[in-house]
Amino acid sequence: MHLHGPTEGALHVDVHPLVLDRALHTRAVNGGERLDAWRRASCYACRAMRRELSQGGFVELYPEWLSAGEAHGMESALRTELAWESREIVLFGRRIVQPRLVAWAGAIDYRYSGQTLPPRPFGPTLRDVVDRVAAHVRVPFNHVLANRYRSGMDSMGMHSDDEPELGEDPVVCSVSLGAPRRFVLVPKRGGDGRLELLLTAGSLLVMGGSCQRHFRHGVPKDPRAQGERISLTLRHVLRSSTDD
Ligand SMILES: O=C(O)CCC(=O)C(=O)O
Repeated sequence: MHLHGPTEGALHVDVHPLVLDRALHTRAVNGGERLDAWRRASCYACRAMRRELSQGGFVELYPEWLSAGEAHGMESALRTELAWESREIVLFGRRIVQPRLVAWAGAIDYRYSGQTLPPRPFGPTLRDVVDRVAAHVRVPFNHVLANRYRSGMDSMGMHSDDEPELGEDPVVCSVSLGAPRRFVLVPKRGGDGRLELLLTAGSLLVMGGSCQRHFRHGVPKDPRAQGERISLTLRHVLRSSTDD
């Protein structure tokens, strides 16, 4: 990472200790790199951070991607707009109830952990969030899995989003609403490289590159977590799991 001092004429913004390269930002703001200009400028505006992972993966976190008011409004709307369900999955050959509520919307069915989520229309709130994340990350997301963690005792086990229907090295995003929760990434091959992030209300997490190939991620139980959290996980499903 090259960190430079402020450049004359560049937009002045706070720089997070883990923030993207300042020189790239300066060129973007000055119009030098049209492709990423808007995205990189917005990284600075909302105190984004980026971490390169081993073997070509990366995560980006935009802690203030939504304002507190927007995040609160979206959370309230989704509580009533979505059909929340307690669903079973198959884990190591056993059927278990997932330790959280789920809901979804998607143009194509999405299959994971021995269950298939059939296509379901997007309501206005999910449509809005998908359009905004898609414009920001430049990926045509067509599926959202909503996870509702009713308390710190609800969780998401360690896994990777590496279903063949997502293609090789998919970009997967997660928008967080409600109570902050710890999000853990660990390398599949073990050893160093564990990363822990706090996902607060209004944040956007982007996992990209080979992240799903080489890392697992999850939201562990946390008895200290205060209140409910909703996360929206956006994916681009390339084809139906029933296509051959
Ligand atoms: O709740 C989160 O932020 C994680 C969600 C997740 O890992 C998933 O939906 O696959």
